[in-house]
Amino acid sequence: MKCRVCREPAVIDLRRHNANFCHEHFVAHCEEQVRRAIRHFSMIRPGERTLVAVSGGKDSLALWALLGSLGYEADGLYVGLGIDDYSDESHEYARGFAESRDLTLHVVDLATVHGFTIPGAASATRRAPCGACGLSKRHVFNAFALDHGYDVVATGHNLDDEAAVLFGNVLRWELEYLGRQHPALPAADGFARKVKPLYRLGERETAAYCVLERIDYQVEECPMAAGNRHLGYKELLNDLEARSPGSKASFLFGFLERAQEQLADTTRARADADDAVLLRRCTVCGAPTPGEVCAFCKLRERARSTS
Ligand code: Q46
Ligand code: ZN
Ligand code: ZN
Repeated sequence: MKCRVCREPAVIDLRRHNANFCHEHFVAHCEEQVRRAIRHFSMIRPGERTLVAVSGGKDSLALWALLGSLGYEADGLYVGLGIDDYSDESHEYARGFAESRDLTLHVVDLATVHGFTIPGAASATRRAPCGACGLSKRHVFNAFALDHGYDVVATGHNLDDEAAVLFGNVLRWELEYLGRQHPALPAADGFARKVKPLYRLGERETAAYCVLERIDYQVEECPMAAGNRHLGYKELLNDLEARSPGSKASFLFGFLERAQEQLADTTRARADADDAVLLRRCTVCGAPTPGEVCAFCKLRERARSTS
C-alpha cells in the first residue's frame, strides 16, 4: 500500500477517495478538506474570532488542531455537562490539549453556573438526555460567543454525523430541519454564525488524524448515548458504505448541492408568512425566543426545581 502522492508506504486507505496516504499526506488531505469547507461556505473570514465547541473527543480536538494549522486563531469552550466520570474525564482531555498547545480554553460548568446537570435535566423532564443536552450546549455556546465577542462558533460535526442527521430528517421528511441543516448557518439577531468545518471528513479520518498527530482524546462514548437514534442511523450508513464506498458523501454532498437551498427558501418563506415565529427576547436571559421564556431557561427551571 503506497501513498497516492509520494509513493512512500501508506498508513491509511480511504476507499471513498480511492486513495492511500502516508502520515504527511494524510494530514495534508485533512487540512485540504477543512480548507475547502471553510472556503466554499465562507465559514470564517480573515481576522474573525472563532470559538470552538470542545468536548474532549476526537472530532472537536481534531477541529481545533486543524484550524490552528490552517492559521485560524481559535479559542475553545468546554461545557461541563455533569455526566459523572465521563464529564470529568472529557474535561481533562480538553484541558490537556489546550495546555499542550498553549491555547485558551473557556469552561462553563452547567452545575456551577446554571445549577443543573444533564442527568438531572433528563430525569426532571422524563425525556431522553440528548434533547436536554443538545439544547443546553447550543444555548451556552451561542450565549458565550455573543457575550465574549466571538464572530463564529465552530463545532466538530463530521461527515458521519451530518449524514446520520440527514438520514433521520429524510426518513421523517422533516422539511424544516432539512431547510436548516447546513454546514454554515449565518449570524442573525441574537445568534452567532455556526459552522461545521469537518463536514467533509469522516469519523475514521478524524480519529486517524488524532492518532497520527498524537492528540490524546476521550475514546469512551457518552454513557447517555445508548438508544440515541443517530447511532442506529450511523450503523445503517456504515453498512451501506461498506458495500458501496462513497455513499455517505454522495448522500450528504448531493443534498447540499441539489436540495438544501430550495428547502431553506421554503422554510424561510413559511417563517416569513407566519407571525407566530417572530422572535422576541427571553425575559430571563435575553436569548431570542418565540415565547416569553426560552426553552433553555424553562429547562433550567424545571431541572432545578426537581433536583
Ligand atoms: S454528550 Fe449529550 Fe452527546 Fe451524551 S447526553 Fe447525548 S448529546 S450523547 S454528543
Ligand atoms: Zn505521501
Ligand atoms: Zn432564556
